[in-house]
Amino acid sequence: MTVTSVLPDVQMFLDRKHGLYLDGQWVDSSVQTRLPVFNPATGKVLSSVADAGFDDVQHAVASAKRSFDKGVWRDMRPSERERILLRLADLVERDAEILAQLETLEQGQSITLSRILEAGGAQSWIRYVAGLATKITGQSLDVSIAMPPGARYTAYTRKEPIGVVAGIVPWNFPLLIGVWKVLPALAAGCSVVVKPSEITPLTMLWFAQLATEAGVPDGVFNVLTGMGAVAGAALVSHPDVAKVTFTGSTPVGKQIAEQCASRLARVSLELGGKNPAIVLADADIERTVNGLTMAGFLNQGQVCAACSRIYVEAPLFDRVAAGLEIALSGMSIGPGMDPTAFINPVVSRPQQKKVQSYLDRASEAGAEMLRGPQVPEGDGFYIRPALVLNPDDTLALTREEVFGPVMTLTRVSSAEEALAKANDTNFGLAASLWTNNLEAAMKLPPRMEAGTVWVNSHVMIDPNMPFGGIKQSGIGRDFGTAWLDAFTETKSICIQH
Ligand code: TXE
Repeated sequence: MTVTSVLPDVQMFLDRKHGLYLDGQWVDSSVQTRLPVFNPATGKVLSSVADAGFDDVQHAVASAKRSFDKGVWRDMRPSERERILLRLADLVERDAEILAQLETLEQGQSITLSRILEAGGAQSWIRYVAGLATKITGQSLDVSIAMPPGARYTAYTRKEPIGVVAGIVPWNFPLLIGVWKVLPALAAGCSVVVKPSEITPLTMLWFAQLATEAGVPDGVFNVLTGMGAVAGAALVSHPDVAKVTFTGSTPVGKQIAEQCASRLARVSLELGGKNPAIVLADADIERTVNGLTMAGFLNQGQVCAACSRIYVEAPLFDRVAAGLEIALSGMSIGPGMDPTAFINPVVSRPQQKKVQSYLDRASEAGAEMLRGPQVPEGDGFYIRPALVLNPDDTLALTREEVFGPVMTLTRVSSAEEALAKANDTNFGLAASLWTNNLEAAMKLPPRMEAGTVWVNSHVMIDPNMPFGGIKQSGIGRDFGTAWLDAFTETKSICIQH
């Protein structure tokens, strides 16, 4: 095992007494209690962060509102906002190894994934988003039924920043999803308050310093660490928060939607999934098995778009099952800081218990299971990866989001049966189809109930490709040029000649 050594800067940061990042400064929380941050690989406390209370939320929103009202950011020339965001991407590149290590230490994920997808992905997404700052456009409008007769008007629309944006971030990709939640709001000219998950708050605190170093004015980017039910709830119900953008569980997403509805605050929700893969009999076996192994087990399945249900046409079923069994038995399991370990711990003790309980209940119901190698001894939050064969459709494991290294594999007699089973869910985030048949590749994706459908791949995301869910997987889309619509309001201006 070649475990990556912790950088001195990372160790110093872990040892620091972190405050809240409000108005461009570190401030103490009004609450004395501290929130422990655990290392999932050891189960031991890694660091601690401030526990924001109600008063701190008022302070954070007031500082964002003040900066918005003063226009220090929204009235800045768009090309200057773009330049500052590009500088921020360069600073993330400079500190990439620090951010990757912090991410692996607090989240558990592989250091390779942290380097490529979190630190690397954050740079790519920030650079894409920076460009949006200079692409904000309205429309020139012909006024067709103008009164009184003969009157002449010039009308046009402007896209104006929505105001103070609250970004609520989950723990599965804390830095990358944090970037998705609030960077487009910054590009649009909004001021933001970010609340990272209480389980993985550290990278966003490092990132906050970089935002100031890049030139984001004080008060425009604020970070509150704290509990969802306290700081998160106070933030989303604050009257001065114009927009909430949330990634997390479906039950919390529904609560947030209700809170926002009472004052008609805007809301975007990216929620859970139960994402199916349909494998047709003509699929390329090697490509399918490799693709589905990554789709199901990357970051221990803690990926909102992860594949959790596979439906295979009967002629190919045994070969897919055998291929996944070989993949499972060859998986190396260990801490994220060991780049050779493919499976790492899940994020927390509660998450470990939750995943284990789904597996236990499925076993008790007689489900047939293939398991990966034993996990390391000790107090780390490990789960043995699992493939559940032909489970009953009514099992909790088949219907609910497990968010762990677990996939189900079901034999079906036809593409139509696969489609019916794949769509039989309240979720609709993502899905994939595996086939070499061009006609099937054209005909089936429009009938698959999901916000994204991949053909011959799964979990391929790109900043230019809209991402989000239908049904109970959410409201709205992240990514793409339309991302700006989520953080702007359209104003019509009509001038009589
Ligand atoms: O999520 P929560 P949890 C799913 C996954 C996982 C389950 C539970 O199935 O097992 O959710 O994870 C904040 N008002 N996903 O409990 O609670 C919270 O502090 C405002 C899928 O961690 O939804 C954190 O910052 N905010 C998902 C964020 O919401 C509140 C990724 C997410 O926490 C709040 C993560 C409240 N009342 C989990 N309550 C995905 N779609 O990728 C909590 N929060």
